[in-house]
Amino acid sequence: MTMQILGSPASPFVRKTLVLLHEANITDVAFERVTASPLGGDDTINTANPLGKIPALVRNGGPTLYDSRVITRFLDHRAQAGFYPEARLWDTLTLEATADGIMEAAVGYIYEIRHRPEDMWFKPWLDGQWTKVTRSLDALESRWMSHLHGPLDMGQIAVACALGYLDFRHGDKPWRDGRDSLAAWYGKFSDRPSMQETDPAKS
Ligand SMILES: N[C@@H](CCC(=O)N[C@@H](CS)C(=O)NCC(=O)O)C(=O)O
Repeated sequence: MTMQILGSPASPFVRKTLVLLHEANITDVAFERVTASPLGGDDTINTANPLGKIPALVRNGGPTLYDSRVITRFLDHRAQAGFYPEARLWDTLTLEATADGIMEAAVGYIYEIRHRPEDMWFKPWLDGQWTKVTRSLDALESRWMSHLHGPLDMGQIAVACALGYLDFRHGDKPWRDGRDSLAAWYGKFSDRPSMQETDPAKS
């Protein structure tokens, strides 16, 4: 193997990179489990990425890459997979940024309730994060459905990973309610082998 992705299957950011490997038929990148945490991750990830965040892509022939968007862009370019199509580049990047923002808010929410004692939870902050999620889901439902139904690209993969994370960690919140088109799109997308094989609930 020439390269390794450091991560955890539970991370939606990591999942983006793993789904891309499947969809682009990239077979020379290994996966190594590491633990990342805002309270301090393990030495492997902290050495690879000074921010201590997953995923990181360790390369023999060059510096380690990090931030999922850098990694997916690099792997797509290397494999010439075409998941950042020139004709729809800015839309694709904006859609991926929207999905990543949903992940950031949804992951941050979980960090707050996992890492802080309950009597210190800051409810307005939690509500603010969840509002970012629901507003973005509404934008997907109202503005992005035709893009989501187009040829496969990284924006779609990122949205699917964000929605998968909501089911995985926020299953008590009915994100599908009032968003029939998005829910139907995700139902179909999540049947793809790349999504099935990276399902965090099965890892
Ligand atoms: N912008 C980063 C976000 C990555 C991220 O926040 N990953 C989480 C896991 S889901 C993490 O490593 N958290 C540890 C920390 O915040 O220190 C990316 O796209 O890769």
